[in-house]
Amino acid sequence: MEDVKKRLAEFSLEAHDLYLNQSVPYLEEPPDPLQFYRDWIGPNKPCIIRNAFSHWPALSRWSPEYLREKVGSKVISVAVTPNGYADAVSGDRFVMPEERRMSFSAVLDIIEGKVEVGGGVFYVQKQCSNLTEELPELTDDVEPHVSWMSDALGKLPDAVNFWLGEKSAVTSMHKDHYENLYCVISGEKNFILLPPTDRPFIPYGEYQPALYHQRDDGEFEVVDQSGSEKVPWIPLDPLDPDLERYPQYRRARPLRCSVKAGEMLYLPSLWFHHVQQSHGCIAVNFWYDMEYDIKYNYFQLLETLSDITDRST
Ligand SMILES: O=C(O)CCC(=O)C(=O)O
Repeated sequence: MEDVKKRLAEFSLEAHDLYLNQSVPYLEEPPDPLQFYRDWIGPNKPCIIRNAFSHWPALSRWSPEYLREKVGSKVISVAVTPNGYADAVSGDRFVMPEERRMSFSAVLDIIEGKVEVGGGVFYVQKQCSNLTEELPELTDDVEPHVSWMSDALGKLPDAVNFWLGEKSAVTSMHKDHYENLYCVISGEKNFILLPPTDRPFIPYGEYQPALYHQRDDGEFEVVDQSGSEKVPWIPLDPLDPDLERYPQYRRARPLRCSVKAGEMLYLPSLWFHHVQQSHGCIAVNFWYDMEYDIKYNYFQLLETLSDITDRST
């Protein structure tokens, strides 16, 4: 088992030596589809693209006043948590947010500090193509897909998501099976990224799923989702990693990047990411399903080997 562990650590080092960058590079203009496929999607490397959506009306239009007028009365789903962590490990539970239905204006009132809410952190973050499903009135201000990415991949996005949240709303470390184009419209998002090849250093556990619920007295309780299967999730917080408990994380080499208004992050499939934001940051992202090809296949093998070696310690 020790030999397998050693080999997995070397595997990650090799990836860093062979092809990974030490920071996230910038492209100054939207790429040609073939070039983008060759340089970034194929090699599975992130980059930040500038001037890729400067023509979107959203960049100049999406002020609180405009949004109130256009979609203020629309009722949308908002994630509410006591601490900003939706979908994250807390103790021995995987806790999901309370999904509250409220008007867009009510969310803006909270974000702009116009109303006092008794505790709770609010984040519009429903990842079900909520831009097209819940806020179709805003779709003319963006584009339904990113043409060079759709050409590069030969498909349209599975989801176009809208994100708006408070500063303390955090997305815990996880990975997705999507090629992700993440566009910041206003404010700033801060990403911590880890390549899939660092998987051997990232701890996983299996947790009982539960939901936050805010009681009438304002206190939050955690309600178990009885009968649901355990959820595999990462217990480690990259902002304050518990290295006593997860010493293997010392070997991980996170990349940090800040994506500013007008910039688009290409976040490749299977990269681990943790996300923070400036207060009231607005973003739109496009999720293109990844190819379930040999890259996915190899990653599944890496997951299995990492789990086996983890369990043996
Ligand atoms: O913006 C965020 O808070 C999370 C984004 C994310 O996890 C994603 O796009 O996959």
